[in-house]
Amino acid sequence: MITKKTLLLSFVSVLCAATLFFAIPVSSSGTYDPWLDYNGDGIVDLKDVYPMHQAYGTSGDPTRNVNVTNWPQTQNVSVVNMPQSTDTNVWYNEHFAASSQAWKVDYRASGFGQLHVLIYAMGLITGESLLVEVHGELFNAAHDSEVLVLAYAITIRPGSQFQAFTIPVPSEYFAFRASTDDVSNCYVYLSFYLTYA
Ligand SMILES: [Ca+2]
Repeated sequence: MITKKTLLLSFVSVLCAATLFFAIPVSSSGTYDPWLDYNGDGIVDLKDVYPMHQAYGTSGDPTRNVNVTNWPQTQNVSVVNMPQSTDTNVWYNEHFAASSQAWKVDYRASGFGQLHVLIYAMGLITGESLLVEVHGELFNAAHDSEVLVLAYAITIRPGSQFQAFTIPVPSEYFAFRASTDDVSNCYVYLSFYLTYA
């Protein structure tokens, strides 16, 4: 005997079957996600599902290789719109008398990752030294006021008057400070170069 319940179940079954066979969407209103485009052809479709089907249940290291395409093309270090980083002179044969200090600020490192510095403190004799510091520039929220934050310091002494070091870029803008104590004087050469990594 065909009851109302049987008729209803049959209708639902047909509806489900119809949904399976005819209602699979061939286009999507979603947003293209390159991480879902397994074969990288610019379309997310069944070809991207098949490799997952084959690899289903496997496990391993989830680290992914990526291609970075938005490296900065320009930088501003003293000179506007240079095509690439150049050696930038901070001091060249600059005389530091005893008990003196000098600042050079607002070098821009936006987009770069590593800061390479060369220093020569000429004329130091026994007992004398030169202190060189790199400071990051820490801005307030409005970006109209800042404080300097010491990021790196090195003391140059006789016998090791040539120094080279590399540090991570401390901030978008950075500064150098060099100083002598009350018994030291010398001539300072300092330049830097920036690289992406
Ligand atoms: Ca694809």
